[in-house]
Amino acid sequence: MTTPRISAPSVEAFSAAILRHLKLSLGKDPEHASLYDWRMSLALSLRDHVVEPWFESTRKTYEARGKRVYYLSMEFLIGRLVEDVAVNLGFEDIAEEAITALGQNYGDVVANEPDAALGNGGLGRLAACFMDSLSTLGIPAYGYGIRYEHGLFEQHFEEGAQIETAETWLSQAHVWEFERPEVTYPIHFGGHVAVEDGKTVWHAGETVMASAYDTPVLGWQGRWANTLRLWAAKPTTNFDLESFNRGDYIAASAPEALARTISRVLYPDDTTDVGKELRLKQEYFFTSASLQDLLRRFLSEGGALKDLPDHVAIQLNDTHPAIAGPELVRLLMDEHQFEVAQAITTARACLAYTNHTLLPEALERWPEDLFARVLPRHYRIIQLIEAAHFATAGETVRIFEHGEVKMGELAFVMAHHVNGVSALHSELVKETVFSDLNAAYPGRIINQTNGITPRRWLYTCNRPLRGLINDTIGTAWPDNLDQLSGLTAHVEDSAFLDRFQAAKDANKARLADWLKARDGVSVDPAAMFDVQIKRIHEYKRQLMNLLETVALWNDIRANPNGAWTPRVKLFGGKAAPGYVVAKEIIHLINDAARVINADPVTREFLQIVYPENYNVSMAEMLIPAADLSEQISTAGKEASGTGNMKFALNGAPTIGTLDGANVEIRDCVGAENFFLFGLTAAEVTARRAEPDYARTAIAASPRLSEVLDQIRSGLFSGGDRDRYVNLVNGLYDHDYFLVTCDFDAYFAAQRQVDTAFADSRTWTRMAALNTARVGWFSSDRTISGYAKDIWQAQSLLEQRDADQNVA
Ligand code: F58
Repeated sequence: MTTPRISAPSVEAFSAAILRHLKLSLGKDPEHASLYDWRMSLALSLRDHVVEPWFESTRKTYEARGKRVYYLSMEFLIGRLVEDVAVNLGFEDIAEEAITALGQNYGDVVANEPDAALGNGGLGRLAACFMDSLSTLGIPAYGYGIRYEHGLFEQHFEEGAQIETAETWLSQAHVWEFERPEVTYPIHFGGHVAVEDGKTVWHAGETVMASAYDTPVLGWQGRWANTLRLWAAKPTTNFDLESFNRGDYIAASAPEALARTISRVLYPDDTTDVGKELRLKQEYFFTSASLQDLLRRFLSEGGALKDLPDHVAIQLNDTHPAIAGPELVRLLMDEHQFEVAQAITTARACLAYTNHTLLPEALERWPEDLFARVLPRHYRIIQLIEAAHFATAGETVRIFEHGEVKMGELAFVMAHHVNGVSALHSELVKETVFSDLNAAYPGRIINQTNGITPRRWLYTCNRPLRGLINDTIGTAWPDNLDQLSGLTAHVEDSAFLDRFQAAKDANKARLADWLKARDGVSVDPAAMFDVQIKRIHEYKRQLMNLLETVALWNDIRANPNGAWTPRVKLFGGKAAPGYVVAKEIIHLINDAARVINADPVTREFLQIVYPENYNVSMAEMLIPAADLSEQISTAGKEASGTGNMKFALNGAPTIGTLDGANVEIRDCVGAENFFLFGLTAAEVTARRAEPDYARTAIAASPRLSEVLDQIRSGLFSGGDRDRYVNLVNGLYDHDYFLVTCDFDAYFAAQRQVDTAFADSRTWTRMAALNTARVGWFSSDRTISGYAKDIWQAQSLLEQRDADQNVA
């Protein structure tokens, strides 16, 4: 194991630091301190130890003059940081002992921190895992994004229906960030473009300022820390004094209110067109600020812009920052006198693009008129980019089409590499969404299968299993996850399996306590915890899970004395506020839960639990406690999934389709340790071409027909036959995601799960093999792949350690 970078303080010294912050930073004495005060004091005491490695990493980065990675992402779904920082510093025990010595409960103090929920789901969480791995690997990098005032909405259930309220994480001081009032850039919108003295000039209609806030991102054992720089929108003038003096107080504050709108809320909707203009402005806002910032940094070191690609690798996390292509061209042409061709070539050599979806509706397109109005200069530059692309590749693929600007095509054309996020997904990217571009630019599309940080997703969230792994294979695995394969040798050892099961049981008991305390819900920790947690989407097929639950309920009722394997079906996840069908699915799950959970005949065998407001912290509680991982998307639709990796790592076998990274997980854990069912991606496409495929499937399945009839009859909606009529009819008429076609296979696979779970020793062995065999899914492996295949970026850790030793 590498030695920790930071020498730990004694418990006494750390307690004294907490008390000092309580007094001097919070202005409280211990007698009057609230949980909030203790948490803030703990966070500040930890932060004191982060600053030095952060400075040192920054110094080393400047000295090396090598390549820096810039990860541009609209979303960073971070979660809590107190425990994460304590763990990475190697101070977790000291922090806990100090807080305990001060009379506080460490778990409660840590749980007092609100989640930084600056993301919707997998894409945003991936960005956070990547930041963790970039620091752990010591690759000089900056994350760039938006400092949203309101993160992802909070979800409440009213009579089972989802209600959204604003999230308010910044209503408390955010101790992890440092405001940088001196780092600001103007961001222009609108206006018009004119040619003056042979030069194209953009006369903007509106300007806001992007203002930087920096968060250090500490890697494992504090050996390196990169920066996450988030931009807040501010007005060019804070306050219109003239209006104020006239008594028009609203107009006086208007500039600030208007500017702040841009960084006010995280875009919560992954389906509809609402707020399009604001979203386009958000995208341009953070992309332009980030590019201006990295150019300023590059130029301040005396670099010549033609050499930019040797020093700068810019990764676009999906199409959201795709405006980076034309913006970099604009900066090079309009501010640094590059010719068009040279500007395009230079920009492309810096840029790479990650695709996260094959769903056509999720590939961004902007109406041309909107785009030309908001970004008139970029509109023209994209015309130049398209012309250059036509000249090289012919006119088969256009960036402008049907009155829209297609951001996927723009990102592709302006990137030197495009990557998918799992092996299957990358192949489908080549064959479907970008088949023509793949033919025009062979070799540009590559694969980088996603990964997850084992520090958060095992070491920190699953202490019981951490302890067992440490005792079994030593402590070097958190930054070398392949070492988990060393557990394989122990899966025939019954003492090891006992401890593995004991760890799972402890996590289940903890979840049960938490559900009781938070929601008043009692669950039986001896039952199988069958968990599906993710955004609610038709392609993820939470509906199929619910239909299977109802079918199982029917079977148990028909044979209450059967040898049923007790199950708790746990659901978690939010629906986009405008996504009507997803919200109906949530409502139905809650309605069915009310009826099924109240049934005395089935109660000991089946329960549905749907805790509201699923977020990163809830995932950290649910995943270690799961027995079964539900990864049941329609094959060909889930780009990768990362939850699937987290469950397997924490010893929960998967029931799943051959979709996304499930394919690679199954290859790693072994087919016998994975419950596979369902159509393959090719079969899905073929089945969809068959007439009436859904009605045929329903007619062939008495079990499914019965369930659909029950839902339609109002059995779960108090006799209200209207509530789910559209949802059920949708399955008959346009079951695009083939719930009906996969239902029977899914039901059968679940019965195999029942049988397997009933043999607890075999099950535990299967669970342990899942943990032992998924080390490859560490985001350290993923980031090493990006560094080698896309960025040509080096780790500076060895260099840093060598210098350290000399000193
Ligand atoms: C997800 N995309 C993929 N998008 O669905 C998942 O398979 C993959 O594992 C993950 O990315 C990481 O690669 C995703 O989370 C979003 O949340 C977008 C947010 C902005 C609007 C469009 C959807």
